[in-house]
Amino acid sequence: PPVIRREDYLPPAWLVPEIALDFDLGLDATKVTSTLSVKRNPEGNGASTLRLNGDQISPVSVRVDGDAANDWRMDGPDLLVELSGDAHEVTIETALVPSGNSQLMGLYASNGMLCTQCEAEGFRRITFFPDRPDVLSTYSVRMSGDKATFPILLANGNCTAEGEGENGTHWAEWHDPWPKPSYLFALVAGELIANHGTFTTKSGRKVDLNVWVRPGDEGRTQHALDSLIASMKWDEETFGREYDLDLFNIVAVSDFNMGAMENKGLNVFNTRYVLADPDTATDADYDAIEGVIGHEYFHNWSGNRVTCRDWFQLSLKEGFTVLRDQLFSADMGSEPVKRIEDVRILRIAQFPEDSGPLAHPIRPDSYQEISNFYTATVYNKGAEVIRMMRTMAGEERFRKGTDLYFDRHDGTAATCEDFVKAIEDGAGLDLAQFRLWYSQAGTPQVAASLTQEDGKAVLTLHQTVPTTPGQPEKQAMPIPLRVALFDRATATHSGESLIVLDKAEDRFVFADAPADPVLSINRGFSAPVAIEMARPDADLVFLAACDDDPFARYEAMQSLVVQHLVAAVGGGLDEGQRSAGRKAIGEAFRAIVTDAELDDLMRGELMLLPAESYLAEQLLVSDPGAIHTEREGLKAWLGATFADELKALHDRVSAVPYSREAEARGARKVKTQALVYIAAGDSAEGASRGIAQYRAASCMTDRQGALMVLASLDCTEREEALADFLARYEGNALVIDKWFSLQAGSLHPRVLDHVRALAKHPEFRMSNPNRVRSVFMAAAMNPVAFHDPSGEGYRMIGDIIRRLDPINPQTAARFVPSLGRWRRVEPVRAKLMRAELERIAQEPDLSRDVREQVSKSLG
Ligand code: DPP
Ligand code: ZN
Repeated sequence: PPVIRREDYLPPAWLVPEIALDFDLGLDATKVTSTLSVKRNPEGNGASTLRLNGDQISPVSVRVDGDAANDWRMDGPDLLVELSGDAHEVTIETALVPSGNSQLMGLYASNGMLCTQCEAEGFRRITFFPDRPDVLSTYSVRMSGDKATFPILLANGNCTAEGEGENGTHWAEWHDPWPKPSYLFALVAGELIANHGTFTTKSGRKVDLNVWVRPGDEGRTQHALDSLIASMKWDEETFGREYDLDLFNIVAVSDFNMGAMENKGLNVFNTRYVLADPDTATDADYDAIEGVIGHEYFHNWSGNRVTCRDWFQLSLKEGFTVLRDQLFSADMGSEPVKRIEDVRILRIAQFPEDSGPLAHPIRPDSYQEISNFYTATVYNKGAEVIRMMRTMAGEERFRKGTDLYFDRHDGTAATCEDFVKAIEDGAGLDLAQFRLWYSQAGTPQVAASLTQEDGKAVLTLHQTVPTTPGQPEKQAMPIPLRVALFDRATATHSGESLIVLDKAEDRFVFADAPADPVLSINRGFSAPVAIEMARPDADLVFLAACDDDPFARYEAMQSLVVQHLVAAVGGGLDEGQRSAGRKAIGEAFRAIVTDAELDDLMRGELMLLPAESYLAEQLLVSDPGAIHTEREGLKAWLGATFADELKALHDRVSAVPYSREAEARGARKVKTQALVYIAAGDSAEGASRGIAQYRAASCMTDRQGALMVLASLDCTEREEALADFLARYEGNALVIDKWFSLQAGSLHPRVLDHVRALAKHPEFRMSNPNRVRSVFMAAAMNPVAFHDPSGEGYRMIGDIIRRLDPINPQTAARFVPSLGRWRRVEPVRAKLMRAELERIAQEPDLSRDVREQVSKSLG
């Protein structure tokens, strides 16, 4: 497959200021007539050939200026039309089979309705078009179809006319006044019911809001609607961004590759980011819905009003919008807890990407299939990079930068460089060297050491940016670090400083530091780097107890555990060292479990042990079996050693009645955390408390938490709870997904047998991405299942990739990175993982998606 390179960008030869689309809708057959007003681009290369992209479609007819055209030909999937003048009208008919579209890109049928997904390159599966984000058009859409099948007809913008047709059909016309790229086009038709609300913008525009779902689901839409209203208000207050249409529609769809899609005025969502009520959605689900609703809404400015010049600029909209949704969620809930969660996700999902065969800069230089670049790097690291600019500028100056960005680039397709320049000019920062964050991949490693010289504290920092594929040599990057030096006696510091390490090595002198201070560094996770510093346990215990930066407290606890487990996994601990290490961790853990001052939401974060994938990151080559054994061993030790404290905690929080308030949510978070440790220390106690929590549950958070713990135990309570759960939620696909994923993600010794059985369960569906992920992504992320020494886990993931690829390549490719980690795994397992990749590579008709990921993983 061809490699597309960023440096090869050329402006389009032809522009399409306007497009009119006419859909004659049917689930099995839809006819599309598309009329493009095309104009030669004065900045283009002057070519007389109009290239229109297509993908698995063929033209039924082509007309130019109303006449049947002969001067067209196919070039692979693309349609080329020869044009003599500077402006023409090109009309093309295509015929689609939505019910046969299992890739879920373009126009497809889901659960009896029709919907579209066009980002990144789905529009070319609907009609022929210059399907690139720098071609902006005004869209007019007409659609007609059977009124009984499609009572609701939606598209972008506003509905301008509607009426009845012959033979039980009806039609609607929609117009979107805002020019947009084709990836933001959307259409939905089907039987839907709305939860309706309104929002009045700060300049007085009254906006109608609808959350559309299938009949029966309308009782689970209020949280989504509330989140939308909160997002609209927040974006006005925080970024000065106002909504620009009179209507905002959200539609929930059950078959969806991604989380959601920001189509102008018509967001299409995976049902899992819309539907919630206390009985069927966990607190985490509620938070995710709020975050994703915010994210898609915020795209209306960062993505739609200012869009991307080409797909290499994806982080321009995604990194910035993730930062915006993170700040929004922090303002809606607890800022420190949100920061900890975001860093945890970065470390679990992005750090491994950055150190593996698929590592790429947040602005990649090349790709074969753009769908493979909707990654944690582009999204989450992209957000961290912009967050660093905000940290260096301060909130107020950063806002001046974003205002300038929106002013300068409104209505255009911009680049990452445009963004950096606007922040530079607006916020008054020099970002010359900072641009390296856009071009260099890899997580910088910062070695830190603190010494005393002439009564002053000297912090020496040394950075290394690791080698990544295609980037053997790296330059030093500017790394902003928030630091404080604590006085051991008073547990205070005299103020935080922001230092910027912009050389390979540098020294920072702190003149009025206390004697022998304790260093708190990268507070708030001010830079997405790994800090390397061998520290006495006592310093980490001190910070875990006393740091006034909540993130730094969490970080100290994590470092304490990471340091201990990494040494243990490496076989470097004798019995004395092991028990000394556990004692230090135990001391901090007891304080966390019993500290009456701590709020429970934060307590729940502090109690979490570092993920196995993050522990593996600390080692060049790791034995996943040893990591699992050591981590579980520590968990069991903590559970047994602090059994009384944990039971007292579990009892206290179990008495807190249900509400959506922070205090009650914190209680629920801690309840399941405590249960996890209790079960690890004493499985019989875990089983009896687990089933009691399950039976008493008045909400999904408690019920799912109990079932998660029971699913890992070999006991009769497990079977009771699993059977009850399945029967209780029959017909609710999102909850049945939980039933699948809890089992596939369990630490049960026979988890591989369970996964095999789940794949044969009558409720398993290869055609539904949520269901496939609920079984196989859960298994791929589950170290017990995936890294089983037999290699059966790898085989299972290899099989699903091969079976899913012909059906839905985009979702299939998402499973490849787990196998791609083989170089960082001990040799016996590495060989099995590699063999699985080779087996996939031998398939003759692999999609471009899977082919690219597999060949990079082997290469
Ligand atoms: N652009 C979408 C989002 O991240 C992904 N399809 O919001
Ligand atoms: Zn996005």
